[in-house]
Amino acid sequence: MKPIYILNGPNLNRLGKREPAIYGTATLADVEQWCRDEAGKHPVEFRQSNSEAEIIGWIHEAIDQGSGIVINPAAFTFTSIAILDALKMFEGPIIELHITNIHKREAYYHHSYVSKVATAVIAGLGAEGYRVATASLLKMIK
Ligand code: DHK
Repeated sequence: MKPIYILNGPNLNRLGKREPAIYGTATLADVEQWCRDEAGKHPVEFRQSNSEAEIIGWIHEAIDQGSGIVINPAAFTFTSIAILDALKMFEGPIIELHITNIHKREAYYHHSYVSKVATAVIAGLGAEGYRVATASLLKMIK
């Protein structure tokens, strides 16, 4: 079974401590466990980086070895054409995920480059969105 890739962008390593009133108190380790529980026997590659180049490297890896991608690009959502270009090469389903409802926030969070290639977008469910995204992606793959 080809793994699903769950990729996380900058500052999400601080989840739980980072602006808890906005992003909640669950840590990224909690979220990883929720995704693995949701996936059951399906292999999961769960990664986080503050580096754009590293995230692009993982998308390339998923192009060769993965069956689907859940990506919370965090701030790169609104800046990175490079991540968009990398995702364009991925043939499987892509779910763009945001913990917050970015469309309800500051204007610089309103335009997503990733949405151009995403199969679906989840925003505003809190960290719970990761569970929903994982379950939905697995249904799309099956
Ligand atoms: C996470 C971030 O780090 C911000 O840059 C985005 C996103 C929102 C989130 O809601 O998960 O604005």
